[in-house]
Amino acid sequence: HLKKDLVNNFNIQIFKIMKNNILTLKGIKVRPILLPLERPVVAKIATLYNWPLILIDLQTKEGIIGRSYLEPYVPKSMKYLVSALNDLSELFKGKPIFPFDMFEQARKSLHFVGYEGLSMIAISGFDMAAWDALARTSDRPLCEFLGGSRAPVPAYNSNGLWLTDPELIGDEAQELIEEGDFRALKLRMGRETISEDILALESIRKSIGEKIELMVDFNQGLNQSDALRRCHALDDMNLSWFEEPILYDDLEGYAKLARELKTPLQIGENFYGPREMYKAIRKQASDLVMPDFMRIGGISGWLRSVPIAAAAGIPVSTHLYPEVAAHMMRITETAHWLEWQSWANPVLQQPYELSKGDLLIPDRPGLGLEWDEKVIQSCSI
Ligand code: SMN
Ligand code: MG
Repeated sequence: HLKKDLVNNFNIQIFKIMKNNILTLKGIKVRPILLPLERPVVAKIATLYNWPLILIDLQTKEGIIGRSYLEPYVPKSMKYLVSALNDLSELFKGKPIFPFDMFEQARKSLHFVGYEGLSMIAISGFDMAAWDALARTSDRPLCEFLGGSRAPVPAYNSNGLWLTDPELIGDEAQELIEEGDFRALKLRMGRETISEDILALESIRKSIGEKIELMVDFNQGLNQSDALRRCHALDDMNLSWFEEPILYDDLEGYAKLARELKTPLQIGENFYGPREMYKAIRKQASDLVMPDFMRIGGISGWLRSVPIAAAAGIPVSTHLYPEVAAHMMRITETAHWLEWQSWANPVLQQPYELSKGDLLIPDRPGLGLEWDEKVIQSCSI
């Protein structure tokens, strides 16, 4: 009898949440961890052997938990972000969860220290967890909650092809395709000399053929003249895009490169909020954009940015956060490529699955993220 009553009460509670759709913030649990990388990130600006993650559990009085994570590259940055996230939780404790309102208020609460950088990254992490909690009240995946449908999302594999030995990189390209039957891969460039970069590209093509799409990321490693020289040298090599050849905020430099080059230019992982995307598009700084969820402003920031790109006819790809990205691509008008990397997988109870180079959205409420507590214990810092 007691059990029946409990179940009944639980159902009434769920029904109430669904009917009113209002959640109240109880608090957040924020846990920094460091996961080992299968293939070290060797980019022009840094080499990383471990991947830092901040796991966010947003608790509500109604019992629903919203989950998201941040991946801020630099382990040292985590202590500041953890503090900022806890401050945001204090700000909103006891308040209803309306992510857009919270986003505005959170930004205002930090605007004296600046809209960008760590402020925006903390707000983005909080925002993604708040949207996840809200979507969970509908018992449907986030993309459906937002009015889209679930379907496979075209992805490229970004797990490897760093600045490693050009002779050996062909074999790695083959392995990366096999990780998910991928149709596209991204490689990094910016070795000491152009000829080493070209050698790497040749050994990849030799191994995987011409049909696989190849994106190239320079990670801001070149100056303007070097970028012109290198990109011209690579302009007829059947590449899908040139990503961030120069410093991310040199929009005039990008506009010049975009005018000069045939291969589409790609930027956006360093846009802090919708207006930065707007400015880049106004300046014709890029043919393509690829916002990152921790910098664009989480889900609220994404929802306010991608219509600007769509109105300008610019294809939108995603940067990191593949689970969030999969949902958001389903409601992005000019959706292009999802960047797949599996670096958070070890801490996920049920990692998203791939099929024929597409990322599949699971039929689970919200983002459907649940942590593997054992991994958290062994990787916490
Ligand atoms: C990148 C991602 C993660 C670590 C280093 C570099 C890169 C990308 O800019 O676009 O994937
Ligand atoms: Mg990049």
